[in-house]
Amino acid sequence: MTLKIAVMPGDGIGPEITAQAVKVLEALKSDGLNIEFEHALIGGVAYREKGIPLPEETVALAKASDAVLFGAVGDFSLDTLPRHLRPEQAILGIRKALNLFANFRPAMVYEELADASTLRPEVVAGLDILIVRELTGDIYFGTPRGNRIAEDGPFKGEREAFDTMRYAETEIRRIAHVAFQAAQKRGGKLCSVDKANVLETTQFWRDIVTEVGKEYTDVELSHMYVDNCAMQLLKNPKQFDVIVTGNLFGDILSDEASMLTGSIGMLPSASLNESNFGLYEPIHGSAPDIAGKDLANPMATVLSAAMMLRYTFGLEDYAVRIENAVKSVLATGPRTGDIWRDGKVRTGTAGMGDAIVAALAK
Ligand code: GGG
Repeated sequence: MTLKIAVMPGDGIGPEITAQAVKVLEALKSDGLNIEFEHALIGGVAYREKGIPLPEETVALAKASDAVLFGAVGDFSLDTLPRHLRPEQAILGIRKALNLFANFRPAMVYEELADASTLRPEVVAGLDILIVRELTGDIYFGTPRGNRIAEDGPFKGEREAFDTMRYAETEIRRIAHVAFQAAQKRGGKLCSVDKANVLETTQFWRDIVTEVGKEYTDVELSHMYVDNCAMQLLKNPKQFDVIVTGNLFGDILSDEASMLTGSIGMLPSASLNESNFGLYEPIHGSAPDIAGKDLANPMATVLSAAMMLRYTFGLEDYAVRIENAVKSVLATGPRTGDIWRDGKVRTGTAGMGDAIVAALAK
């Protein structure tokens, strides 16, 4: 069987980093991985060429493929566009179109990078947590939303804007099941993060997660307010095994967690639907300030490709080979600037991709 991968590089550093992941997957062809790639436009580049950030043919290609390898979207020069035309709408739109509600964001500290964390090595050494972020609901998608002239209240007559935080029971139940099952396969602990002391939506979230938890008596469930969780991640991150949370809190907490690992350039992700179809992308954005300069760290995208082989195709051996190649480069190979240290050879995006390919062959 040939694995058909839709490649969506997107904006900024997206093309450079996805090219490295494709290079690594291509290298596995000689070891029997049967894989082919087709590229599609998404984000700001799609807007510039087609007038919309998520063209129909891009969604169609994703649906006709076995998985999607995604780079990043975002382009400051398009910031003045109306929201529905902004590049970021493309990633939200494709997640929705493919029903990719379950986002896995593992944050682990490689032994070789423990000194690159913003925290002391002893606080992060051996850290291995999984953030499960709900991806197709919450304030990112809730309606009504918009902006208008306030018709009443103390600011009547002024411009105002509003979004709606909303979760349906089904949306919470299904992500809770995914998170409990992930915890069963890992350390058996699940922390559900909310703001139940203030927000109705997240009190509901807490109630439903607690109900679902009754089906998983082998998993130790705890609840934590998001503000406390943000603090605990810095104070004592190793207390966590799996964290499950909503779309907005998950977006923020996973960026925070990336700093524990040394660089946001190290965090991969998988966004899955109920049939394990997945879109795989680094958690970082398009980094326009370093785009086209061969400076970006491609490891998060390469590790996302490994997640793709594991989660969508069940090809554990190939996934582990990629992960081991990344570890080997971290141990002895060159490094991009974000994780560079004295004594290491400095390389660029393509050089890092080449080093991972070379490590695969060892
Ligand atoms: N590769 C991740 C990416 O492109 N992030 C840009 C972005 O706008 N993300 C929104 C989100 O993850 O919800």
